[in-house]
Amino acid sequence: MKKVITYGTFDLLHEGHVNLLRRAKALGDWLIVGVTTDNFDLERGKMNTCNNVMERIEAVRKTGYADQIIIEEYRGQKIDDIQRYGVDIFAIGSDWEGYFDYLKEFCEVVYLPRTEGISSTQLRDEQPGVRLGIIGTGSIAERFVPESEVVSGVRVTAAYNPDQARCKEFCKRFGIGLAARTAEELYAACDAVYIASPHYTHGAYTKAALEAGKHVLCETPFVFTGAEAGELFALADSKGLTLMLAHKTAYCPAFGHLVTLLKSGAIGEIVDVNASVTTLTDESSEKLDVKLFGGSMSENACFPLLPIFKLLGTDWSNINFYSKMKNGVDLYTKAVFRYAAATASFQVGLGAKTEGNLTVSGTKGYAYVPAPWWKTDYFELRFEDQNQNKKFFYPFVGEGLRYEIKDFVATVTGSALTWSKLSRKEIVRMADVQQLWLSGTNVFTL
Ligand code: C2G
Repeated sequence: MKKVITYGTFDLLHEGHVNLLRRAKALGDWLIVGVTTDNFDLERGKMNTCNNVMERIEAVRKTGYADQIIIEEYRGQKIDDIQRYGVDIFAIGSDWEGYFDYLKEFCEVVYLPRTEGISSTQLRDEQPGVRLGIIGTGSIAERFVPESEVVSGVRVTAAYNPDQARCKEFCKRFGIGLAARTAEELYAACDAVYIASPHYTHGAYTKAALEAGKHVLCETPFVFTGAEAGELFALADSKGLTLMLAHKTAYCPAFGHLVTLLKSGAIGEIVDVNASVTTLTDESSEKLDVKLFGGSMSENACFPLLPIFKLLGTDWSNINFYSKMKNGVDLYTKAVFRYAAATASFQVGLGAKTEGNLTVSGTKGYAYVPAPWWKTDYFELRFEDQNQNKKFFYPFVGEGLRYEIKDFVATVTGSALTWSKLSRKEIVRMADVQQLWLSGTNVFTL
């Protein structure tokens, strides 16, 4: 029996895929089709698939050409599969001409003609997408636009900045159609808004955008009181709109896996979490301007609060803050949390520097995520017996904003299986911590 194998994502299965499968099947007696997992596609930079792996497998099955379907989850698997299944022919579309010649050592390699004029990319582009307006055109917005371009189902249609000259320059640079003169003009030209304006304006813009019927993705920090955060979520609910926080670490795949591993007992019971984020910043920067809600807490605290809340919950019994102040802002703050059965601490600084790592201590071992842990792509679980140590590696593609954008679009369109990587309660409690600090509760100045 002649065995043939082929691989693909098979997103939005189309005529080109069907032709390929038919031709591959005709090469032998038994066709094995390898369908890529969602994770493997993420790893090889395919961020924009619309169907999940189960949907894609089902679509391949329905063509009737596959005698056997397997999943492809790692680079190099093709060599293993060819040997494991005793494959005679590896077949793939001619867009890969030459690329898989290294498999000739293991079986015959056939490049089949690709069907011209149709592709998953083209079909994805034809799907009605979310029109996104950006408020604020600073450095985070500059990183956001290119990241949004690799996510399917979304396009930036407008931007707004009260400084019109900067707004126009930004739109020109990124090919954005409308440099809105007012926020209202922006709302009229989009379905959803990404708020990347200065911190102190987040609350008001979120409220106005929701009232205008727009979904909202707001940059961190969200707002500075838990009550305001709660009101904004209630407003979003009453309008049936999505309100999400653009917390890039929360949506980063490796961080998500770290949390699920630790919560399933990989290092025993968690007794302590420590994380720090410091970014030495020029004293004249807006980030250190008291009038603009600047300072280390407002700029950075939502990052270390994430692992603390994810691993220990949001019901702390006490927080003490130790802050080094200058010109009314904190150049550096250390916070120490007491929980019923654990402790946590974080250090944030714009005017002081320390190692930006994350350590989680447990009764059986500890997790170590080296700096910059907020862009997690690697971590280690370490134990008394070093032979038990494990290292975990993950891709962190580009600036890492694409993960939150992908989840936001999926939530807005209801098009994919997704769940909130950051709960409302966690977001509200992040605002509560900001409020405690701002009100001076247990704040010891240095
Ligand atoms: N294909 C085709 N004609 C098209 C589009 C795709 O013949 N118009 C073929 C591709 O050449 C490939 C298969 O259909 O052989 C699946 O294509 P994709 O879903 O785009 O998957 P791809 O990224 O090519 O998978 O391990 C994964 C493979 O290495 C490549």
